[in-house]
Amino acid sequence: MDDLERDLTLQNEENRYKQLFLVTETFYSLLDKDALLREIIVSLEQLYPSFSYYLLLSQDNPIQNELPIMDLEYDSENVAAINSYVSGTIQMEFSLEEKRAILYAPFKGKQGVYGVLQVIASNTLEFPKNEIEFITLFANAAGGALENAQLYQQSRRVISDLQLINETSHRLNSNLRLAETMTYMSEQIKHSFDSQEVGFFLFSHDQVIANVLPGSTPFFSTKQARIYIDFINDKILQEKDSLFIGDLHLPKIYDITRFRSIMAIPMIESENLKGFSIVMHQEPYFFSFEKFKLLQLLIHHSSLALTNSILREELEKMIITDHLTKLHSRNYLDEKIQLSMKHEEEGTFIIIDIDNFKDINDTYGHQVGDEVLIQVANLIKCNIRGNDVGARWGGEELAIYLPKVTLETGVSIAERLVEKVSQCSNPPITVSCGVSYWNKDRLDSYNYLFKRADEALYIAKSTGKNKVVSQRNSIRAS
Ligand code: GH3
Ligand code: MG
Repeated sequence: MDDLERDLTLQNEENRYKQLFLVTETFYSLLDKDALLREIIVSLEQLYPSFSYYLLLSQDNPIQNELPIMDLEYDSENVAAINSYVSGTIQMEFSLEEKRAILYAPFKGKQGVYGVLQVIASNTLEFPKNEIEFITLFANAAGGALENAQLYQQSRRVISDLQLINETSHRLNSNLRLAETMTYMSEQIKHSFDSQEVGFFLFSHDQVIANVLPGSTPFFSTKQARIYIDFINDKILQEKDSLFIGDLHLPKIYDITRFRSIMAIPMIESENLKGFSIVMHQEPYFFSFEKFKLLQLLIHHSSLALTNSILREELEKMIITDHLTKLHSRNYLDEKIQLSMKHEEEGTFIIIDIDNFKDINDTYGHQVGDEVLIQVANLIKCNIRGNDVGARWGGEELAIYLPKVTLETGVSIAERLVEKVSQCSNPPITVSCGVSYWNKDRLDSYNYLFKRADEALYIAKSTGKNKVVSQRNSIRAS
């Protein structure tokens, strides 16, 4: 080698290392693993246009097929690659027959090895020494950057997991109605886990039947869902532990839509099994184990708030008296009407709404408003008999149900009340009433009875107030 040649070689070397420096810099700037892998390949194409290469990666890579990326397989054909991966050192293979040399360089980071770079040089039986050194440095740079991207993605995931749990607990503790709470949970889970179905189930007191809770996706109210629910129900009762199933095969399912990936988490409160939640997807092995752990965490964190919310609503149902007016509660009234419609011949329903009540509140304040409500409630109590039900229907709406009473009698009771209120109230107010009626001769329903009274009330309000309007004569069958 003469001086000029040596100079050229040195210059060449220098250029290569400059290139390596630039490549390394680019690698470290990429935090997205896919983009980084792409960049590694582009750089190899530039540095070694005559070699072929593969990235053999040790972790699942949802990567584009067009790139020379493969999973690192642990089989006998891959001895040199596996050796390189396990020992973290350069390995070489030569094939006399095929006249080629293969070099394996591990993608090493600080915490581990992430795969192996396979470089194939055709028409030669050895790699020049300086190439080996260069490729080693290149693979180290790529390994470090891969580790970097992986750690970054992991930390992003941890942050978003924590955010999910934090936001959910926050919402659960904000005293929403059960239906709202569950719908929120369901949406969060669908979004964070990409699941197709989400269901929540509560055991009956004897722990035999699992009832579907609100917020569950509609699928869980269908007949097909029962097979899944029963299967999971039994398993959870037996094992009292979460289920993580990648490819479920239940013998009795013939539908085309089969759910094969299933996660189910028991809801445990004070060591008692209260219910469970199910998350499903049709694709097998859809959920990762990390997602499963996250769901467990989420459900464990939410169980207390959920059971509290359920208890509160049960309690509300048990309360049969409204604390302000001392009239019956709406739940109590609902039940009484439904029972009466089942067992009796006829009945009349009256909705009572205070006229311009907003003005009373605005003029005299809320407390006087409350007193007016109590006055009307007391007039109702004086005007009905023992079997009748006077109730607080909603905020300022009151109601009366008169079992076994005809429409004519019901209307006259309502008219008497309207008159009494306008005479006795202080500050003076008036009320409007809508009256509806049912009897056994016509097909009817509780909801429709309520709707007719509400429509009548609307007419009373829009035609001057301080009056009674009864349902239109034609009762449509529901
Ligand atoms: P209308 O004659 O059409 O019924 O007019 P309105 O002002 O009575 O009706 P609107 O629905 O506009 O207002 C009802 C008001 O009743 C608004 C709400 O603040 C008040 N209200 C509801 N529940 C209560 C309660 O328990 N106490 C008091 N003081 N006010 C209530
Ligand atoms: Mg009103």
